[in-house]
Formats: sequence, structure tokens, C-alpha cells
Amino acid sequence: MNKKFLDLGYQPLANKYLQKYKKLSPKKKELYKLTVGFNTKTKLVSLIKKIPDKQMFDENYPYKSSMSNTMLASFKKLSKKIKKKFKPSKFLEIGSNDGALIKNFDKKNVVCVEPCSNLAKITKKKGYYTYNNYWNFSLAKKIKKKFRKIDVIYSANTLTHINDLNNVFKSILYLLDKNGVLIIEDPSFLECIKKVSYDQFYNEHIYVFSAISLKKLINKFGLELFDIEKLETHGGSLRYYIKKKNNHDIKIKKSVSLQLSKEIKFGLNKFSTYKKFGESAQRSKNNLLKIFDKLKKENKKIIGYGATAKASTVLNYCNIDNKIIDYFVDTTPDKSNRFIPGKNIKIKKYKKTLLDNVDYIYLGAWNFKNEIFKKEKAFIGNGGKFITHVPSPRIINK
Ligand code: JHZ
Repeated sequence: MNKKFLDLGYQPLANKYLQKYKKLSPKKKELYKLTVGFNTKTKLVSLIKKIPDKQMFDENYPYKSSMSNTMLASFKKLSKKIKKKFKPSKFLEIGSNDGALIKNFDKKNVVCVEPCSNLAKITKKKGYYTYNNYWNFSLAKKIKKKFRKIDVIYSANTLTHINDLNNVFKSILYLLDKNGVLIIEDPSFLECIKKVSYDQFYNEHIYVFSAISLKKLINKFGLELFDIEKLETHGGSLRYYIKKKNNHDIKIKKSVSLQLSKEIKFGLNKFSTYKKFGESAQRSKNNLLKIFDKLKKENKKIIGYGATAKASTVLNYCNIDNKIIDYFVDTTPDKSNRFIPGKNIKIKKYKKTLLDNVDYIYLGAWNFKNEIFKKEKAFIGNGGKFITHVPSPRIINK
């Protein structure tokens, strides 16, 4: 049974950045109620109202993985590891985005799957074999027919974005070689709860996995975890290494039981833990608003940095508009001169001078704090400060 524990109010679709601001309405289905539930049987956390995949991932998807050096470095490191450890002759990435990971692989070894045609075009143009398709069973059949053997399947921040998880794993099971390895990485619910990062929830994050829930889910498909790595990316993620149960050549590492027991100890198998998280989100909202309120009474100039999908959740949940945040800066070309979803706050193409005469910056991309602080040494040196809500609302400069 899916029991509700978090209510983030009416929200627009994240990653839909309008060129002209207009007030959105729930009646016209431009806003929808964003609530999150915990399934007491499967232990899976999911959105209660799910938006169809086709409405979210289309030919205008603006997010590009290559916009952050942190992600590029993480992908480079992982590629080296995959090549050394698993030596794949055919490597498939589900949700290859703009090719931030696969650019580290030889073209002849790679198959890309990407439903957003604007992104698929990028990897195709670079010569990578790309299917501009949603991940599903009929695509898996098509790929198997053409390539026969896929020995490593990788997917970062994508499988949790697909409504039908049964179809996702059924298709993976079908395509993956008997000795093959599946590697997936996604935000960790344990980190999300520890950091009160309720902004990990927006329409695209249909599910947020814990190791507990993922183990249960893949078990149904004859798959099992054999290693888990903890990553700092995207606010704290887990990289899960998965194999077929009947492959006894790969040994199961201690990291799996360690993560599972950590999660059980924290209470991730009990609804009461989730309920408390919902209450913490409400407190986080009130405390963030208090900070903004105080600073605006002092006539401080505040802007936002990183027009993330996460920021869209925060600004709509807390009802923050351009009376509080003058504008956002972001490096993504397809976000510039557009508006934060549901809000009248403009996004400007990042340039250093946009930080002149600014007193405070709200960190929309708090997950890239280190990268951003390094870049904005001059702003900090001149007395500029940042506002974040993670792990609790506060003002920081280091
Ligand atoms: P970032 C998206 O979420 C959507 P978002 C998606 N659902 C998902 O799961 C994750 O990505 C992976 C900008 N930026 O990665 C670039 C700067 O301007 O936190 C991006 O717009 N300057 C697929 O949107 C944004 O911040 C910088 O120096 O929450 C970061 O978005 C840096 C480092 C970033 O993902």
C-alpha cells in the first residue's frame, strides 16, 4: 500500500522553461499536486500522481549532463573502471543525454538509448550508434536482434524516471548477456532524508530508490546486487552493480550488506521514518522563508545560481517569486532567457558580471556547491554569501 508522507503542493513540470511568463493553473493541468508515498510492501518511494513519460521527455529537453565539470570527471573515472574491470565488447547506456559518459568509450563498443531527440541528435552526430527511443521491451528486442550480446548496461538518473519499472527490468534482463553486468546510479533516499532534500522530488523523479527497495525490485527478475558505491554526485547517490543470480563467477561484496544494514538501522523500512521526513520538509520551508524575509527587509539583493529541476520544486513549494529572487544564472543554453517553471523569475545566461552588486546567491544547484564556490571565489572574496536549504536553511560562504 502506497502511504503518503510528503505533500509539495501544486507544482509545474520541471524542465519546462517558458519563454514568456504566465500564471499556470491546475484546472488547465499546467500544475498538478505533487505528493510522495511509501509502499509498505515493496518499500519503494514514488510519486502518487505520475506524469506520462512522453509529456516529460521530448524534443526540447533542456538538461545537459555536460554542463558540470563534476559530472564529467565522475563519468571519466567510471569509464576507466568499466573498461578495466568488465572489458565490454558492447556497452549500452540507457539515457545517454548529450554523451557526457560515452564520449570516453570507443564508438564501435557503444550503443546509446535516448528518448529526447534534441539530445539523441548530439550523440548520433558524433558517430555513436543511438536509438532515439524510450526504454522498453520492444526496443530491447530490436537491439538484441542487431547486436546479439550486450555485456554491460549502464544508466544514471534515468530508470527512476520511467513509469513502468517492471517493463524496465524485464527488458534489461532480456538483453543483458548471461555474464553481463548492469550498473545504475541514482540519488540515494538515505542521503535525501539525511539532507532533508525534499527537492529531489519533481515530476521526473517518479521513484527514489533505497538499496532496500531496489534489492526487492530486482529480485523479482532474477537479478541481484553485488556491489554498491557511495557517490557525492547529485546530492549523494548510490552506484549499484547488478548481475544475474545464476552467474556465480561474480562474488557479492560486503558493501551490499553494509548499505542494507545502514538503511535498516536508519529506519528506511518503516513508514514512521518517512512521515518524519515530511515534517522536516515543512520545517525546512518555514526556516528558508524566514531567511529570505529577513534579508529582503534589509533590502538585500538576492539572485539564484543553477536553475535546476530541484529549484523548481523549492520555489513552487515555498512560493518564492521575483520579489525575493531577482533572477537566476545558469550556463545551459536552452534555459537562458526563460522562466523558472511556475514562477516569474527569469533565467539569465551565466556571466560573471551578473554577480556584481549581488549580496546573496540562492544555490539552486547545491549539489555542485564545491564546483560553484571554486568558480565564484571573487564573489565570496568581496563579501558575497550563499543561501542554501540543504541540509538545513542557512547562509554560508564556505
Ligand atoms: P543539476 C536534472 O536535475 C534533471 P537538476 C534530471 N531529472 C536528473 O535526474 C538530474 O538532472 C541528473 C547549472 N550549472 O545537475 C547547469 C551552472 O549554471 O543539479 C544545470 O542547469 N553553473 C535528469 O536540474 C544546473 O546548474 C555551474 O557551475 O536538478 C545543474 O542541474 C554548474 C556546476 C551548474 O540537475
